[in-house]
Amino acid sequence: MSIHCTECVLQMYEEHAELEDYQGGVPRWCTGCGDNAILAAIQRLCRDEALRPEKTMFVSGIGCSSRFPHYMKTYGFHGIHGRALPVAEGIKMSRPDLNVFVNTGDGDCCSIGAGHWIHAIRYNMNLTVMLHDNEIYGLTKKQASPTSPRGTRSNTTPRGSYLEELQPLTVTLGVQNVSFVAQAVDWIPEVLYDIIRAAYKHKGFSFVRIIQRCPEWLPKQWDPYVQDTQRTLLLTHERGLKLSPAMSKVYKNQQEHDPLDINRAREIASVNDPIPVGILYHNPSVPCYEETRHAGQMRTPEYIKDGLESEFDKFTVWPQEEKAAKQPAA
Ligand SMILES: Cc1ncc(C[n+]2csc(CCOP(=O)(O)OP(=O)(O)O)c2C)c(N)n1
Ligand code: SF4
Ligand SMILES: [Mg+2]
Repeated sequence: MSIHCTECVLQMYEEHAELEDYQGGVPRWCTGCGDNAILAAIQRLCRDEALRPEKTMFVSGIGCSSRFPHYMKTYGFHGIHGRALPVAEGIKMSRPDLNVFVNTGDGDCCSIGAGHWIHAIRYNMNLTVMLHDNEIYGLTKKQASPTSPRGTRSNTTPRGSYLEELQPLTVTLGVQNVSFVAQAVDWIPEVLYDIIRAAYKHKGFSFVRIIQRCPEWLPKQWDPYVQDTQRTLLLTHERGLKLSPAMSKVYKNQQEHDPLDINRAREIASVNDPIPVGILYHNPSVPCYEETRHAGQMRTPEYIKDGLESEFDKFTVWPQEEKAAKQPAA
C-alpha cells in the first residue's frame, strides 16, 4: 500500500513533540522546591516518548505536590486527600489504553492514603507512581508526616517528633505482588529522568520514591547529601540504572545491584545514609490486575449499557402473557 506524501508529513507532524506541548499552567511552587525538578523530568519524558496528551492522565491527591496535573497540558485529576491511587485505578480499569501517572505526597500516600497504597501495590495495575517525599506536610505549613525523621520540629511536634519514621521503600517491598521499586533525588536530574523513564517503561505498578526538597519548611534537611556526593549510593546494573561517564565521575560511590534480588533490595532499602539511588527491585513477570480481570474487554458505553440491562432484567416482573411468550414451548 502506498502512502501519500501529505499523509506522511501529517503523520510526522503528529509524532513530533516539543516540551511546550506538555507545559500547562505556570508552576506556583516556591523557588527551589524539588517539585519543579520532577515536573521538568516528566515533561521531558512525555516529549521523548511522544506521549499523546489526549491519551495521558496525571492523577493526584491534595498537597503542594498534588498540584502537578495543573502544570501538565494533558488530562488530569486533582483529587481529594489520600485518594489519588483509587482514582487512578478506576481510570486504568476502564481505560487500560491510557498512560496513567500518579503524583502523591508523603502525607497523601503514607498517612491518609496508606490503606490505598498497600492494596494498590498488591493489585499491580499499570501505573507510574511518583511519591514526592519532602518528609513534611508542605501545603498545610509544616506538620510532621509519617516520613519525618524522628526529632523533626514541626507545628504538630514542637518538641520534635517522637516516632521512628516510616520507610516507604521497605513498606512497598514488603507487599505481595510488588513489581517495581526505585528511589531518586530531585537534585540529580539526569538520574531522576532515567529512573522515571524506567518506571514508565515497566508494565505494572511502578513506585518511585523521590526525595524532594522543601526549602520553605525544611531548608537545610538535604544540604549535607547535596554537598557530599559520597553520601549518595548509586545502584547500577545492566538490568537497572546505567550511569553516563559524566555521572560516574561525580558520583563515585556505586554498587552493582541486580534488581531481581528482592532480599538484597530490602537490605538496601533499610539504609538511609548514604541514600541509595537507583532501581531496587524490578520483576516484569507479575501479572497486571486490569489484564487478569478484563481479558481485553474495553468498557465502552455499549458494554456498560448491556451489562446494566441484563442485571435489571433479573428483577423485572414480567406481565403474565410476556412471561409465557418468553418461556420455551413444552
Ligand atoms: C481529608 C483531608 N484531611 C486533611 C486535609 C488537609 N491537608 C491538605 S494537604 C495535607 C498534607 C499534604 O502533605 P503531603 O501529602 O506531604 O504534600 P506536600 O504538600 O508536602 O507536597 C493535609 C493534611 C485535607 N485537605 N483533606
Ligand atoms: S512549601 Fe515546600 S513543598 Fe510546598 S511548594 Fe514550597 S517548597 Fe515546595
Ligand atoms: Mg509532603
